[in-house]
Amino acid sequence: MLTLYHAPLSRSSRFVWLLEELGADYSIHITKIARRDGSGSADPDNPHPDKKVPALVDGDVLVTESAAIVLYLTDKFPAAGIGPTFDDPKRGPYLSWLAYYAGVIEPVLSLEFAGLGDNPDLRRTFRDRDAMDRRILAALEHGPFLLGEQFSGADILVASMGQVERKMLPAGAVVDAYLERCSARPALARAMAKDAG
Ligand SMILES: N[C@@H](CCC(=O)N[C@@H](CS)C(=O)NCC(=O)O)C(=O)O
Repeated sequence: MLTLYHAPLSRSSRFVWLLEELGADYSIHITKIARRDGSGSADPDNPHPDKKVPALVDGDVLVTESAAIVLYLTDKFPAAGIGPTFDDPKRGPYLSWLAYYAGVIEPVLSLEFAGLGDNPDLRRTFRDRDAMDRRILAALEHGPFLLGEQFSGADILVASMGQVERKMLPAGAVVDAYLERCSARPALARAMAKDAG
């Protein structure tokens, strides 16, 4: 049995969506976290080493970090068809988007939020918001999803940013339409109903 350690209105909400997309048998363990506004506090029962969410427990296995959990789950449920497997030519782009999400999108948005987006050393390492926007738009202009015709776990990571706050993704009609496509998925509606209790 899979258990998702989850705090509503956080980065773990999208994993309820992913688990619904996969048709997985899972349970949700609601956990407290320390929130940016000073509310909440770490839950000693949360197995995440930093007391964050999401954390996924699969028997004796603990998986943390959003990109790793997406890959773990889409590999575990290949029949769902939302994570290209080893022999699929889309496996390379899929892995690249998962790593780009964790290694570039999250840092670039955090640097922008912290007012550090213009720092030349950080820009050299991560590039900047414009470069990130161009990369996302280049994929979605071919769309309809990041991997082309195939919706994947990478879309759950990227689209969820824009669903939480539209300005985290590039402005314009291409991304508006992408977010509408992703938001229309029945699995997301099921996830939101579960999340609302
Ligand atoms: N890199 C992690 C980030 C997880 C994260 O920062 N989660 C936030 C909620 S959105 C959290 O649990 N914060 C609690 C804390 O910082 O103690 C991932 O992608 O899974």
